[in-house]
Amino acid sequence: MKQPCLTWLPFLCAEAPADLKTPQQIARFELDQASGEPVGLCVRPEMGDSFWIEKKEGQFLITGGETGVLYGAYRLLMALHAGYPVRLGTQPSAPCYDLRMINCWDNAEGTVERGYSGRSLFFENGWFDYDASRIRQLARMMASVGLNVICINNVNVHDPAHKLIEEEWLPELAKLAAIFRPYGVKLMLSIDYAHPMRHGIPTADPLDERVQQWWMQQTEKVYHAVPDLAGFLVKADSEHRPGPFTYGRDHADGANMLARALKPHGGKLIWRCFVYNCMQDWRDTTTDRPMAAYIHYAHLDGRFDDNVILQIKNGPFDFQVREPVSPLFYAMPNTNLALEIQLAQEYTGHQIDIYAMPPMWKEIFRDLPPKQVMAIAAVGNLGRDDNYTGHPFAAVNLFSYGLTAWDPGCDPEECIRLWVKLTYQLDEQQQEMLVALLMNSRSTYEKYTAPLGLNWMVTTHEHYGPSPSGYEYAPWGTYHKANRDAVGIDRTKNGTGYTEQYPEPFRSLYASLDTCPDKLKLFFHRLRYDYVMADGRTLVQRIYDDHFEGYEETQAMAQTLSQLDLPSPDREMAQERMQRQLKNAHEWCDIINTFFYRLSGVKDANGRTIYE
Ligand code: GCV
Repeated sequence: MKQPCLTWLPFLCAEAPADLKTPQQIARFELDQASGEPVGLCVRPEMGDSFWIEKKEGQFLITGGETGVLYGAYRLLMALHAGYPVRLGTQPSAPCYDLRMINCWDNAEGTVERGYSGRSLFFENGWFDYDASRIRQLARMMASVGLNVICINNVNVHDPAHKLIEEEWLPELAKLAAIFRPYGVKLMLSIDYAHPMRHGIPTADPLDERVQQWWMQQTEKVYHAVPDLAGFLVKADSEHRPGPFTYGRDHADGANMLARALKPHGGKLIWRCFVYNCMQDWRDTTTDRPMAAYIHYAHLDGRFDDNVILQIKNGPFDFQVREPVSPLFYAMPNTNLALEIQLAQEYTGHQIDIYAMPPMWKEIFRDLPPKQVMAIAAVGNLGRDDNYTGHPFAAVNLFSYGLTAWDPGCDPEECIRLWVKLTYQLDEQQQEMLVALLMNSRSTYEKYTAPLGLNWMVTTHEHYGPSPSGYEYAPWGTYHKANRDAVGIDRTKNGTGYTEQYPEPFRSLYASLDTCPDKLKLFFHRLRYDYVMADGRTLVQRIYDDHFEGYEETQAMAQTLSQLDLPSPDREMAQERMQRQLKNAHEWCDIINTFFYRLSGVKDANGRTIYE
């Protein structure tokens, strides 16, 4: 069997023996293997995930809950390896969110929806198929950064993944759960809302007793096999998935029915709010997709059971390069909410283009209402590739996600620097070159693809490369409406009214052209090409400049990359992907600039090549 890749954990040695069963035992093992000095452990169960580290008589002592000591052990080992001072004291380090989840979009037949790192880590040919050693390494990676839940199957539950909660599949599910358990990681399952209809029940109406009964009994069986299952994840009434709307019921009815089946077992019901009309007529100007989640959910505030958590994507559209924070986060003070972000680079470069996310998350957390969010989920970027994440640098997003889920106030640059230090042995100058490259990668990608909040010029379905009109007449509610004079949609109260969904100060901030940040102007406003931006340039000139700059910055990035002494195979992989990124950036630059030049007839003020 091949040795699993150690990603950012090369300082850890042998894999823990499979007979270790608890986080405390794993912590002991990892410390004995890797710390180079004796470290004491003191378990106080009431401390849960939290821990502190002290030095007593010259020896480190980690005090924490059962999982806390494991998180403390990894933090200590990482600090020692990176040469950072260890934070000492009895002030506990505690996670901001109890649930720190990865949502894998893996299908039972072995593909991964929006997966760019190879096939599924868990399934093949409609059945479980995994390398236990690689799963153990994944659990170790997750625990090392404090992640504690993994949903192993796609929210679009395609046949036969619904069987994950059926008797035939449960013994195998239990075996998989047992691999994750010693690392403090719990499984979660995406379920098919209409599942009872596969078992002779003629309806999935949440108020029908037969439906309620079926879920009660089936959930009981699932918990018998996996007593610590974190819960169920549901995508309902979205993109053709079944849901309560079919029966004239609302989403509180649907979610509560499932939550009541989970309640006796301590399980959570995570209900996604990604609900919108995906069959919109592009001629319909009264429907504005970013408004959908708020319209569907805000009025249900306070109606959900206490073990329901509504999971909301960070922005109101769909993981675009830049979106404002979804207004739904401000509208449900009496409901448990989870933030959903996406590590899979669906719209952000397919793990071909370099795109480090921590700077983007910093902006999200800046605007998110404090205390409103009690859990966090990230769509995974994992797959069967040797390094788990396709591009070797994409692991920085998984790593930083864990640190951010623990402490959303953490510094993005520090997360990136720590990942670089732990992953590669570069001299300080090269290390800082790589940190800077990663820190700037999102801004560069934004410039050559979608500056100024101008989304949806990407190829349809695939979502890699430019197609400026691809989504323009499609049913997905994703329009930019560029004509010869202007581009964008007026989302103020004079237009669709979307800005009205925000509380102050955001409502006024976004509604006024004077205060709306340039980077979001085309998200909220329809602007003429001769509109003068805050920096004095016209809109169309800004579009040209950003695209040219984005391509130039990518060329500079390729230069930097070629100078880095990365180990094989990361060096070759990163170089090969950079060639594809260069091509992509070039295409975006030329196609989008040509598109706007042909529409507007305005020449580039700097005389650069734009095509007739
Ligand atoms: C899992 C977008 C993606 C879909 C994804 C969906 C979702 O529409 O393109 O692949 O489906 O989001 O988040 O449910």
